Amino acid sequence: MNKVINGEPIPNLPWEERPQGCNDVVWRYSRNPLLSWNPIPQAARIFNSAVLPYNDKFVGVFRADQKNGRATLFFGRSHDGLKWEIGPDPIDWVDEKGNPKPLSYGYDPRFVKIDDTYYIVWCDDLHGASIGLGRTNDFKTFIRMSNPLMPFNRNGVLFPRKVNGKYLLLSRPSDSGHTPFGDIFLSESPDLVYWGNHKWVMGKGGSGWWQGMKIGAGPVPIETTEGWLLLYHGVCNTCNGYVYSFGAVILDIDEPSKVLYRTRDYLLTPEKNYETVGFVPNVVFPCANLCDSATGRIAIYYGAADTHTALAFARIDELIDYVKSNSEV
Ligand code: BMA
Repeated sequence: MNKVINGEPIPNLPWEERPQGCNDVVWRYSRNPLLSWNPIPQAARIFNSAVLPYNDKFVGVFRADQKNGRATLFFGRSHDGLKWEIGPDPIDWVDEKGNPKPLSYGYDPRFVKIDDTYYIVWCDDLHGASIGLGRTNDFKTFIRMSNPLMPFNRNGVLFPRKVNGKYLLLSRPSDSGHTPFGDIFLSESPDLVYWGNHKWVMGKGGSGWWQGMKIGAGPVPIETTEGWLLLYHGVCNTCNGYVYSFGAVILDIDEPSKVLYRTRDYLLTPEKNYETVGFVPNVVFPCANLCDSATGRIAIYYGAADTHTALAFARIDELIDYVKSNSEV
């Protein structure tokens, strides 16, 4: 049964049925990855990127690591959500007055439509890693707004609507490096400028070691009859480095700092070559989940091994049932 509320129908959602013999609640696209090494002249790798439906087509904000080694953001378009035209140049950001305001770097974007405006949240440089916030109405002019949070913070996700009259932002306070810790917090704002009333949502760990070192919010939460469905990444530390998997939580609809259910087991962990081999091996990192409100089908866009863009699928009712039955809250 379809449990989505406030979503829009996406009849041309990229989709593939679960393969025969597969019992997983999230399954991979058989033609993964969508993007691989050197996908456009200006980028060595495009991954951890976010997409949205737009006028029967799709638009996206892409994390691209350029050949100078720095990450930045590119805009792209697609007819089917599978083949993308990206760039050719990075997004030209301006300030509120229209003056150029280029990024020093930018990565791990999330993309969300609130009312008639498209917002982008990413990891930005504010004399230290912090959360960046920008908006566009036409995908031509991209306005950098003020940074919602102070350094250090390297993972931010906006809710798709105000809750109790406030915009909500999930984030993970961190340090300036490859942070070996991290919990998810929630902040609120009346105007997307002033942020406060910070609340702790959830911490690393649980009994699943895959999330034993740190966690971070994934794509924009999906509003369902059971609460906000949020995919999140969980990281464990091994003798060969960090491993990134992802699971899901259901947050209370009116009080989203309250976790109702949380997966004990991961939904996806690096297994395929394009997830285990690349610039940073053993990473699956979801940044977008498109949900067709008419059918409850979900397409999950995730970065793989900091090199590839890949796609996975799920059904909202199955995912919710799984999160509830696998929950350790
Ligand atoms: C995190 C972020 C992600 C990246 C991950 C694994 O800290 O930088 O962009 O996918 O590390 O390298």
